[in-house]
Amino acid sequence: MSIEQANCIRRFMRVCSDGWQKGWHEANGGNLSYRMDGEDIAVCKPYLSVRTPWISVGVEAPGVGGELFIVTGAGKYMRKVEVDLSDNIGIVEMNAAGNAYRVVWGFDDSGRPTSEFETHLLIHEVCSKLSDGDDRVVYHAHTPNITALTTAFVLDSRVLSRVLWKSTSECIIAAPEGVGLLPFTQPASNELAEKTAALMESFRAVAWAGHGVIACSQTFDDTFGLIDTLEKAAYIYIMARAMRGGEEAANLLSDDNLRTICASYGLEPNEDFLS
Ligand code: 2HA
Ligand code: ZN
Repeated sequence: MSIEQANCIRRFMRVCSDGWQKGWHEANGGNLSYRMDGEDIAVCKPYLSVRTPWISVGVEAPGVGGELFIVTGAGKYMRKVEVDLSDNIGIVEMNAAGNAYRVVWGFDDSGRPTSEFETHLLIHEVCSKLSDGDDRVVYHAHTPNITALTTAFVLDSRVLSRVLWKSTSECIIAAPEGVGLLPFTQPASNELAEKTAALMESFRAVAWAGHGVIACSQTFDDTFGLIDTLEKAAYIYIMARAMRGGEEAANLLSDDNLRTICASYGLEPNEDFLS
């Protein structure tokens, strides 16, 4: 076998190509990381060797110290991941303090992890703690409809969550806690990492105004599915308003409808976001 056949690598590649097909990854837009479990590491071990010295990152994430991550490369294209795997992604090992990494596979030609690696690390730390270690995937996508919403309207987390929930029944099922909204913050900055990680204490997905969305969940399917559902809700909202010449849609789901949906699935919606 080759490392390409490991389940963790196959599933990682699939998200990259599915996201590209969705139109979420122009040029080098978007990034993906996965915290490997013991079985993944055992399967990939024959291909792993230390390839760089320890390289500092701009944050400290001791909660993920010693962990191994599969991660997309800085400046690399999601579109190219399936074409040239080891050039576009890599596996890195974190030091115990969670403030430096070394490459143990991939990143041919001196590549390095995504420019949003600090953000991914802090989100992994928060979500892994909140989920007792179950959350493993962090995915950032340049979703056009969510971005258009954050660009067209002045939104906060409550307003954005309500707009998305009320556009399609599936949205509150995917995100009963709602969706966080972070006003525009410099990409690839520590400020973006810290503010996003703080919102991830309350939400599994955070929209970055004028930029895109980032989410964390247990599996590749859960995480991709969450972003896909939110993006579809944003599209439906925009379509419905456009059909009304820009007026609010006439038949958005009501708060009662949203409570009924949650009751059907045994979900507890974020009551602060209902009225
Ligand atoms: O990877 O998407 O946010 C490039 C970006 C930065
Ligand atoms: Zn981005």
